[in-house]
Amino acid sequence: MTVHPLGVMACRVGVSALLLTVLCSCLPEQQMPTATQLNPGETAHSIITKAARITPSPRQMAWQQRELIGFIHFGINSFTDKEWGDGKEDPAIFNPTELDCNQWVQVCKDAGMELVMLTAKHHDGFCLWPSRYTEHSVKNSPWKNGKGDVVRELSDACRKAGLKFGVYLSPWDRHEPTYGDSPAYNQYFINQLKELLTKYGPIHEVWFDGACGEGPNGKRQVYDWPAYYEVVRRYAPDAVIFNGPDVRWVGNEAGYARETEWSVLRLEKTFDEFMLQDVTRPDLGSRTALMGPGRLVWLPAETDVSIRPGWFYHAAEDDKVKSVDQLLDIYYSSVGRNSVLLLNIPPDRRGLIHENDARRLREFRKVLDATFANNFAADAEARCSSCRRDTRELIHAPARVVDGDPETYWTTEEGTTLAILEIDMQAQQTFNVASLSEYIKVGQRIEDFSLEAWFDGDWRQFARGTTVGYKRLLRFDPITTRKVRIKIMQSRVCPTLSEFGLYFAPPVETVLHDM
Ligand code: FUL
Repeated sequence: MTVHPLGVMACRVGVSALLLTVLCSCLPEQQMPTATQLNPGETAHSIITKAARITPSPRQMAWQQRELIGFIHFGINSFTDKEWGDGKEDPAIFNPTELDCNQWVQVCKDAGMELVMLTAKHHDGFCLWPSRYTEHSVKNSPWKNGKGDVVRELSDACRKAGLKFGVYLSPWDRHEPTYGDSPAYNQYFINQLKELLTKYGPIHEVWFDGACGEGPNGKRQVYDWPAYYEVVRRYAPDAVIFNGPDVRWVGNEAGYARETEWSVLRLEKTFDEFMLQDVTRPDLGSRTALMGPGRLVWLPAETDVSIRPGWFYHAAEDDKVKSVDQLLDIYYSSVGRNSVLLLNIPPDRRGLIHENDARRLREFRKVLDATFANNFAADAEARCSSCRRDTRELIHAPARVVDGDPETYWTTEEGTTLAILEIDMQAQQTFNVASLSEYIKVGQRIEDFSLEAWFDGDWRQFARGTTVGYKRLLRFDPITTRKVRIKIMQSRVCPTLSEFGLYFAPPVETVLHDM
């Protein structure tokens, strides 16, 4: 590496490597791959350059832009006070007294959620829709005299409110007698999947839960994942598949993505083997993790967590709804770490989202809105000392990061992987949150960055991070300054930034004072 006089560093690379970098950045977006095979003996530089070229598919991009989505765990467990049913429950116990999916959707919408996902069938096998392939469903419950259909009501309510709809269909099924007879159960599962995707579409996410508690002496079912994926692609082409080729589990159920969260991974195995064996590893995408055989794929993380200790409703947890501070911490550590937050709010036995959960979500939204209402960096003067005044400068000028348009972006000239971008707000401002976004439609590239503020004639670092990806949020003690600079200290190829923001998060108590 060489350090340029203006504090801008540039990679010293060989001619072929430079050519690769140039090729990488010049490829039009629609030609950039969502996956690529690695060749035996490929150099580290070639692998890293390839990784920086992997991009999301349109359905993955749309999923990422949703940021916050709602999870609804509802079913037989809501009436037994359990988390996992054994499949022997009598459908007669399913009897919500005031079920109102419009209320669920309203609560989700008010919280800023863009999609609602329902446990159409949990591990107990009880179906919330009148499936023609089993008797273990709402059709044999007293609710609406067996004529009710929760999947229908929720998908209709979502459509009416302009929200997308997703289904969770548990592969592990403790009721279905064919479970364990692999071909027969695979057919059963595919039939149910088709039923859901064709009767209740359009569906935008399909959630395949990886859990199975059968144990060593339990039933052994070999799932036909390729066939399941094919059915989703065929009948719900816009749906992302969770625990499959589109979206991976973040690796915990606490609500926290990794500090360093890559959307580009190297896979040696099939998607399902990866999900089963490796998805919880602390490092999935570093330079070290990318070295080796296999293929590079765009496989971003979804962070699932419940607003209560349990996934299903339990009256005993009415006073254990997560606090606004906890929810904020989760938000900053999931949405703010290049992930999508899938937040569970379980309806109660009435078939309503409990008042405590609904209120907490309204409070959470209010604080987020108060925080992100005013971007002090908006329309600030932005300059990059390493940028040349060529066409790239005009199209990808520094001002693009403060123009409020996520479809425009700043980048450096070809071959420059390190840069400093200076933001002058023209007046002193006080802020305690920063937001950075890469233009991931051309790949995820930034590996190390810091933020510095201008104090008494000097730059002082106040925050530092590794990956940025779709969105990186950083919180710190309030800072008052007029100028901030973003220092990109390592990037796989020339870095991009589509947006940058500086905000002031007011104390939670102040925001909620008059609620
Ligand atoms: C887990 C399941 O076992 C839980 O019951 C819940 O559905 C959670 C989202 O996924 O694997």
